[in-house]
Amino acid sequence: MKSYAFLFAGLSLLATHTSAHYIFERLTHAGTEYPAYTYIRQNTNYNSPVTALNSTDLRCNVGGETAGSTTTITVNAGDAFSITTDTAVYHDGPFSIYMAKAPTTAAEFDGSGQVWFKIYDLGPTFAADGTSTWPLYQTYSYTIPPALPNGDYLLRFQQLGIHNPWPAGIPQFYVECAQITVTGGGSGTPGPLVSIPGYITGDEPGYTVNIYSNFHNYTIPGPSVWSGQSAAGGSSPSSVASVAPVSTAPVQPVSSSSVAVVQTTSASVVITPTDTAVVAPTGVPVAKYGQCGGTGWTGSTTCASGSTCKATNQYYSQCL
Ligand SMILES: *[C@@H]1O[C@H](CO)[C@@H](O)[C@H](O)[C@H]1NC(C)=O
Ligand SMILES: *[C@@H]1O[C@H](CO)[C@@H](O)[C@H](O)[C@H]1NC(C)=O
Ligand SMILES: [Cu+2]
Repeated sequence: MKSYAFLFAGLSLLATHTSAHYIFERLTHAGTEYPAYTYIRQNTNYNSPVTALNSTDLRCNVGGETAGSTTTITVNAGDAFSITTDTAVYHDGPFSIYMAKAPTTAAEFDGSGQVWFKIYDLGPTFAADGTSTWPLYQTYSYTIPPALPNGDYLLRFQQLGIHNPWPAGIPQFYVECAQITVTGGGSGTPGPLVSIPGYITGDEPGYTVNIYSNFHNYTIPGPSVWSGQSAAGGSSPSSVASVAPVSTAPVQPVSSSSVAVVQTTSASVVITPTDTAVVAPTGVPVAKYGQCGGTGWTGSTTCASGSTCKATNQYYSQCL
């Protein structure tokens, strides 16, 4: 009897939100927010997630293995970009951005091979009282790595919904891929490189964790974030740390309590108060969740009241 009740509860939970998931559908670059599926491969499964860890659909979603009519946008290394969903992300879980270099053109590339690397991770924050907060937004922003070599790439957005804990539930991958041509690039060596599928096996604590029970730290599944992104000619960690972030707000200090604050790779970014690139707050206040700083950022560094500018890493500060 008990298991029937559990099953029934699970089914009605599913039924309540099958129609309102989310799609990473709108790219913003150089001040222009493009219409849905412009430079982004169109999936054919509406807004449903992919859940099979062995499926090639994990690369660019169902229907996204080929370009279809999708064209490719040219961007400069170091350019800021944003990705916006149709409906704000609402299932608890981490957000990541991956890239893969196309052997020929982005439009011709299916994403096969050990070619994918991760450029960005955004996980939960943990408060001193033990509560966690997930980065559930409608818009996520980042920067094309300055050290990225020129060429065509797939730019892959992924949010992993882990709200129905495994094994009773199964984590959900919300993914879409943009097609980009990078110019003005550097001579870095992106990595570590992984294959999709295969990059997540299902054994990772960040995949199997129950976020409702004893949840005090979190490691985002998949490869580590490429550490040489900002280096002009390589992947030396010291040159990463020497890049001056544009930020008007100090990074939140790590709590002195015993609760672990997991910041993934951004924890290694040193943001110094003597930073010469700090600019005075300028311009129209940025709305909550908008970008307010980061390497190369020339927009407003003032946040709308109720939010403050916090550095996520050297490339990106956000009003939170
Ligand atoms: C993926 O795994 C499932 C479950 O183990 C299996 O039924 C399916 O055939 C596999 N698909 C591929 C493409 O390997
Ligand atoms: C939390 O940290 C512990 C100790 O390092 C580790 O064993 C566990 O897998 C982590 N949990 C998650 C969800 O990442
Ligand atoms: Cu759902």
